[in-house]
Amino acid sequence: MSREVAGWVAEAARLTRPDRIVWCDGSNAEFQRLERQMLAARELIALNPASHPGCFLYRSDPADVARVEHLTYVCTHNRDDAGPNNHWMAPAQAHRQMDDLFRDCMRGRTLYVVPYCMGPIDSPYSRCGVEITDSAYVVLNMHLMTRTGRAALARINRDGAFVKGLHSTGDMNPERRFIMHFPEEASIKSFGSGYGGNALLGKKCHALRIASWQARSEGWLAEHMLIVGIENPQGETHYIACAFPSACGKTNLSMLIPPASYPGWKVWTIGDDIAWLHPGKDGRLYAINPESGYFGVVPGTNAKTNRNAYETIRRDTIFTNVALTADQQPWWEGLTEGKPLLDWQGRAYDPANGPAAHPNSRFTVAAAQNPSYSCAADAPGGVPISAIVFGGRRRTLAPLVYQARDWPHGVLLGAGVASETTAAATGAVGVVRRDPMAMKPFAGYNFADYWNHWIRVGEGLAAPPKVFHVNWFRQSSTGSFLWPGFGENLRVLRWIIDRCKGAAQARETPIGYLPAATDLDTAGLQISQAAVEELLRVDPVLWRTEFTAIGAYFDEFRERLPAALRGELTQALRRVAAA
Ligand code: OXD
Ligand code: MN
Repeated sequence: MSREVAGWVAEAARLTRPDRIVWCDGSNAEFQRLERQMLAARELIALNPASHPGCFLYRSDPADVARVEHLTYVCTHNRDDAGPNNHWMAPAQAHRQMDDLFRDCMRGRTLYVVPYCMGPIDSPYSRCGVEITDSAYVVLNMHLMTRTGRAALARINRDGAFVKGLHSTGDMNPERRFIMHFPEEASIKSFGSGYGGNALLGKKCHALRIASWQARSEGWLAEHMLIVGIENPQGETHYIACAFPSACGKTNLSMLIPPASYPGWKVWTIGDDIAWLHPGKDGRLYAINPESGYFGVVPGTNAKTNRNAYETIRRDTIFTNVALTADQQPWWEGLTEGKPLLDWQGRAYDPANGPAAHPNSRFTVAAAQNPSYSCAADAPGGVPISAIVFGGRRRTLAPLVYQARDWPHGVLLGAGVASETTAAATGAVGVVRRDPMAMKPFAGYNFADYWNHWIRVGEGLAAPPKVFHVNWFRQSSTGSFLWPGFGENLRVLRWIIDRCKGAAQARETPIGYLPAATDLDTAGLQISQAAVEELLRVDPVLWRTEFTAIGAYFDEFRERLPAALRGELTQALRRVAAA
């Protein structure tokens, strides 16, 4: 047992005064014991064992259903290190404020100690943490989402370092809810929420905010990206990492089912939310998925949109905030069978109250249950990345797909990402906002320094991935989607892979390389020629406005903005002006 872990747990216990302390060993017996306890306390509801064996429903506090970006802080000594992209508080003040909230907060409760490892237990790229929490729901979720328990503790003892995460659900008062990060001391304090993104500290808090800070000093990247392997009928697999904002289809893309017109193609899931990317000795970038489970958005999941997820969550899954049918099956909008009896709050379902399942209702499930799970997800060295793909949810402007001219131009593509907000975070939905690299809520430091780091990582790679941007969400003037999406996205990924191999044509445009309509495989698709042309149209007037808006956004970062990025933008503006 690490003395540092023991000492820190004792210190947390002195502050929070729990009735008992439980050291979690990560075993199945522990998981089942907690499940039984929560069932007895009516904190979990068992779902129909015939249709959904091993599945449970958890209903959260109705005011605690999403990430709270307005209450999430990065606490660095120098305010500029957190940057204009983060809420900031001085570390001493933040510790004082949080410790006041934590004082005595676990009286009458159990303090669980959850040692965890982000990434394969024997990977040199993995990093460990310990989460202290008073929520059994959090412990169950950590079991599914991370490698917890004895093996993680053994690795912490070997590494001699770990991220300290202190969590309490507190009294669930949104006025007393804060998620604080201290990257300089690799620690996290989260109070007042049990929602995954705020409370499963291995995920957004550690694997993105703290890890992005560590990655900068160690020369790698911690990103909000899915990782997927695409195998062609010849048995050749290319791995692609895609950064899309929350609830924009990362899980669906990572589990894509090839359309009938793609016989012999296979898609392998490495990860659906987070990628840690390391330069390899051969000059390529290698990715691991630090997580071992999925915490996915449920609504919209069905056998057509994501058959793999649909099958994955038929057993041994925790559902949060979905509706219930009369025979205790989980139900959500987009499900093609059954009907809701009770809504996500346990009330008799009445459409006047809104959707039956909360729009941000979630499933938590072990990744290994996914039929498309890749055994390479456990490879200690990760998988080599051929392409990085940025994307957002944009009704207009951004074409279906385009390719950056080179890595620095790719950094501009990523830094310029904008997307409509979704229910994954509290606040207005459908508002276009800047979400560079899909990391707006997750970068643990100043974006200007982050972009600089991206440029430097690329400079150090002899064979950097090619960089692309996609937009599955373009709409016609009447508001219908122009691209069918889901499995058909493989057609776009195929062009991307062929570009990486130097085997596909493209035309040069002011924003980058685009396929001509004939370069994209649309055979057998119900899509008009006009729609394809619209999807691949670049309007220089609109792009000039867009680049000007990106420039105004960059201005917020003042003198820290890397000159190389400003240079890329100036060139991009010049190219659209000349078009
Ligand atoms: C998530 C998110 O839950 O991005 O993955 O909010
Ligand atoms: Mn996410």
